[in-house]
Amino acid sequence: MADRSMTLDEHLRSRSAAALPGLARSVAGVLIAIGRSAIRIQAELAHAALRGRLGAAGGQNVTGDTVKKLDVWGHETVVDALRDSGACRALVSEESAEPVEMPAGGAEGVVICCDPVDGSSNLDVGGSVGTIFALRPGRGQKPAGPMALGPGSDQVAAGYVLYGPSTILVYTMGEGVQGFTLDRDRGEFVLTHPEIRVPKRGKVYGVNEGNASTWDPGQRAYVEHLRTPDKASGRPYSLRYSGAMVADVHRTLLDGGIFMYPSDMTDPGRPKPKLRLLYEVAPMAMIAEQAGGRASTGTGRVLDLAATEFHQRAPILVGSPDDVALAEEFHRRHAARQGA
Ligand code: FBP
Repeated sequence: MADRSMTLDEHLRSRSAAALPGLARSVAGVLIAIGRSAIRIQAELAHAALRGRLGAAGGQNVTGDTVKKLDVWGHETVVDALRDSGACRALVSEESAEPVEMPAGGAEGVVICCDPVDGSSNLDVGGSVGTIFALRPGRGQKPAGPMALGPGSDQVAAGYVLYGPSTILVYTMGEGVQGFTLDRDRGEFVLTHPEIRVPKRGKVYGVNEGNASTWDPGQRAYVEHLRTPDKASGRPYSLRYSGAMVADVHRTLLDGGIFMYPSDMTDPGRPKPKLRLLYEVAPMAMIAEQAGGRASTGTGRVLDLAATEFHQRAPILVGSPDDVALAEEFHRRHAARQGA
């Protein structure tokens, strides 16, 4: 078990030294750069209202979201940090329609998928927000952006930063999950949550119930099940929903339970998920599995889903293994009844 006062940089350097020289060193270099950009982002969030940086930037991004000034600022801050790292070959970002190529990223450079500011609807109301990221091998390709496509199991590292009362960075390189808290006085992330393990089952669920009328019957029946009192099985579960996936998944990893963003099934033939596969859904799935949890689309493992487009969307049910398994059971049972 790593020493609790270890900083993120020390932790990454200790890990990368032992593993493959090239790729692992690039992964460590990029994760250190993301840590640096997170320190700048948290400072900016704290002063945004004082600097006129709240509100909309004008226009929408490639997935139709209203872009906030901090979305743009956050994106540019991540781009600068990744360029400086010299270990990034391309960035797929929520705020850029096409991948940002970085030719200086070296032969062993990696491709990063990133949501620089997750939970944008919380920005102007002082709610928690986050940054989500995942790394894939760049395989020396030019352009490197297309290396972001393919199954989530190709990810070599993933993580998020939660900007809340404290700033917490959580990451995995495929050998368990570590959490670091920012010591603002030192300007360093320090190991505070070594070897995060999600409880087998929880008592809390997170979902936007306002969308219930668009859910398929299996999803509706599962949520109804969680709300039905039954002492023996610890129901009803409590509902917690922050509006920021990072905050909801972080709570779920530490306390157990399940976070869900199912598809809009108003037209059963054309499911409409909301969250983006490459920089929201797949990174969280890798973290959850590395913490002993599960991440499902409702009908299959998220990490088996192969991305074919940079901004494609996917449904997600993520959290404690027993809770996600039961949610899948409800989806399967109702799909069978509908003869799907
Ligand atoms: P952004 O990355 O654009 O903020 O969108 C993602 C997100 O805000 C998630 O963090 C959150 O879980 C979800 O969308 C909230 O969506 P809704 O407002 O539909 O519940």
